[in-house]
Amino acid sequence: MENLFTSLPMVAQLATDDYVGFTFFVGCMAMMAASAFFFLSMNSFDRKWRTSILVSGLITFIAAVHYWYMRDYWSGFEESPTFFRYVDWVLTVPLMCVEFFLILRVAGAKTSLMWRLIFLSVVMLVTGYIGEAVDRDNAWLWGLVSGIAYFVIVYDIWLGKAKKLAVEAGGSVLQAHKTLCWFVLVGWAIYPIGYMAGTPGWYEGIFGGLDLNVIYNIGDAINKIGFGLVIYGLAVSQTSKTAEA
Ligand SMILES: *C/C=C(C)/C=C/C=C(C)/C=C/C1=C(C)CCCC1(C)C
Repeated sequence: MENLFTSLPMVAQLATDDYVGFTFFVGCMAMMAASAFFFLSMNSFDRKWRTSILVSGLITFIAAVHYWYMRDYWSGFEESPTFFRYVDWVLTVPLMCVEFFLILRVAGAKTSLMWRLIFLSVVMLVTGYIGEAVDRDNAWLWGLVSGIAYFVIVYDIWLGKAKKLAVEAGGSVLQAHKTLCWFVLVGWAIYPIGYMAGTPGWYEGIFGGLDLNVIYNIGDAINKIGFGLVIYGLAVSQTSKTAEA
């Protein structure tokens, strides 16, 4: 009888020069490690910061599970795991919007602020998915609509209601809010670059054939883990302040 395992290999075989596959594996491991870190540190903080740390851990954990699948998908088909990618984003990016709300609650942030950001992020991602997977011929147009939703998010947190609340909160909350704003402005701008590198359009070729997955994977590691660490730093500073008092 033929050995089932020779016809159906259980472990992926990656070429030594498969740098895209490499970033999927490292990304997966980094997300797992970050999740363990956030979950295990959770109980050392004041009650009111625990939810924020929990959400940081959920963001990296959801990503870890999707990276597990994307890593496999890539090693099996050498194709972009676009579907898993966007399922991951549509769960984790709204959770990042929740993080803004959670830290601004001390200044009286309302859930309407959170829902507005969540709505904008879903518009940004759904239009991006359509451009990347459904209507690639018009990728630039979908990317433009997605980009507009992205800019409204940037406006809201940098100059809109969220900014006002952060100023009212002051101190380390304002500082953390500012750092998260930079993540959204600079860190999230990595994604449209990946999109332009991987979809047809007038911009084709300007990124020299760099694989969109490498760009997205680097973006995810910076944004998901970095975002969580900013929240972690805020919780640390606020908890030691209460302990001193
Ligand atoms: C953890 C995942 C994160 C933070 C993903 C963020 C994704 C974006 C900011 C994507 C933005 C896009 C545009 C602004 C235009 C082109 C299409 C997208 C969806 C790549």
